[in-house]
Amino acid sequence: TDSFKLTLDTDLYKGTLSVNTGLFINGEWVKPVEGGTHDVYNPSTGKVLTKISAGSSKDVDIAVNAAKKAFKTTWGLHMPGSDRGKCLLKLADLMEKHRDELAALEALDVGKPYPVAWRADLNASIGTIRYYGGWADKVQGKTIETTENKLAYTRHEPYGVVGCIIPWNFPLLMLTWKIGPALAVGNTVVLKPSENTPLTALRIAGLLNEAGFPPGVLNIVNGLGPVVGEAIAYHPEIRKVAFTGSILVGRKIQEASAKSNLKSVSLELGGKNPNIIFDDCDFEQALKWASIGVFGNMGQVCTAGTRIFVQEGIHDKFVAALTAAAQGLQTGTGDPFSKTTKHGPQVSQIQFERVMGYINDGKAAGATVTFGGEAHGGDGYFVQPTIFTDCKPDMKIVKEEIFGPVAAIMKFKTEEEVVEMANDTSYGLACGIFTENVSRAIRMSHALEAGMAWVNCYGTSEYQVPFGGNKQSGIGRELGEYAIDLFTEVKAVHINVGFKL
Ligand code: TXE
Repeated sequence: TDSFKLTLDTDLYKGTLSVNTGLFINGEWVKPVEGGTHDVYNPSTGKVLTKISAGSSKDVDIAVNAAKKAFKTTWGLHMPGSDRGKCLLKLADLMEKHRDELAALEALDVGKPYPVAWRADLNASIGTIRYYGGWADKVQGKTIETTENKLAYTRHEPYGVVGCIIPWNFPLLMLTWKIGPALAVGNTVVLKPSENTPLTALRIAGLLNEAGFPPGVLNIVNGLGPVVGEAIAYHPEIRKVAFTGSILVGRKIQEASAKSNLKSVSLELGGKNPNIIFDDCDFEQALKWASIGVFGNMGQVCTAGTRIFVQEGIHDKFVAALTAAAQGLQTGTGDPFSKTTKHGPQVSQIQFERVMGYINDGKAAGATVTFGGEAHGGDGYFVQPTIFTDCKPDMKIVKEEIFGPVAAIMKFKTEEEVVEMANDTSYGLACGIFTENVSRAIRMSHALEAGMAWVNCYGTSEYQVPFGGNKQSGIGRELGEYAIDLFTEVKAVHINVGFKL
């Protein structure tokens, strides 16, 4: 199989990156059966970075067979949890060892600033793998009292072969959220990275044998969503699919499950999350969190706080301050390897066009731009951090997920009114509340329809704490102990210890 090699000599990273671009199946690099490839782009330049192997349903079949075999022989319940845990802990150590390289690949592929990838993405990714390494020997069922003639207990068993389909906004982190718990509890995995951002997953594949994973435990099959993703979603021998991505594809995954083997489906989809700033907040803190909350990762975050509701007493002051903050983000060239970069490109040409389409729609619908609203910076997919005010509830920029650096600010008077406004959406992923009034903070956290509520902070997820959405934002909870449930099935065992017919 071929490799991608690149030597970087930048302010922040100097060294040679080298990644095998084949499919990783049964512990080996292989070429796709039908020999396909696709291009991977550098979003900061708009140029092709490399070609990688793109699989078909035939490669998915081969990967599923390898995963099935591993589940029945070397992994699953054949390997004690503590030994499965050791592989995950070793993988976490290897990720630590190759941290600079993984961060550089992520920065290159997604366009996020290298220091952000190095700190935020790598801390969370390594932490997640290590956390689930610790869980591997702590999966427990229950003994349930019924009558003295019966011993009843539960076992939390792995599904078998699990399919994972992940997106491009946090490629490495989303891989760890899936494989960490899935492998810890004994499943084997066929994972498809996003076609936009396959590089860190390929580098992880290159570490698996050294970490001690037997062949077939984790298989990585790159390729297009409607080809490889669909083959996973329909596969009759895959017992569960964990998906993160768009609502549109989430529906297709559900449909594929219904039309094939009714595999269990968990979905982590989009959001149009309210961030609510009350008059009595700590203004400077609210401003900083709101800015990170909407512009962080160039707005390509499912929990992004894109509908910002500001109470009338501080509305104008807040708009002025957020406008200045947005302006401050636009420094330097946007190159992820430059020390001055704070704001990078959108991930792809398609996403760039989608985001610009929403911005133009907002302008046409009569919202006011206080900052941004334009593309900038040469050939890459750069969009300015953008702030709209005078937004109305029926505008597209208020209703739909943009997945770009675009804030829609709205004014409110009372707590009751803002609860109504915030819940007026088909999404229900996350919400933010800024107030120094503790009773109000708790009331609001309970009244808002969302899987996650942040009080006096925004977007800070932790691998110990469940993550996921209500309404059309998803099904199931990832992370924490909840992900152990997500990747296991409960078996009830009834043992007769004395009852005679
Ligand atoms: O997502 P897709 P796209 C949202 C965000 C963004 C929009 C579109 O609003 O603007 O989705 O992004 C695979 N069967 N989010 O088009 O297509 C695909 O290859 C099986 C929110 O990039 O959903 C990739 O691996 N799989 C989000 C994955 O699905 C298929 C993160 C996600 O891509 C498939 C990303 C098919 N038919 C986008 N078609 C979040 N929740 O964080 C595609 N895929």
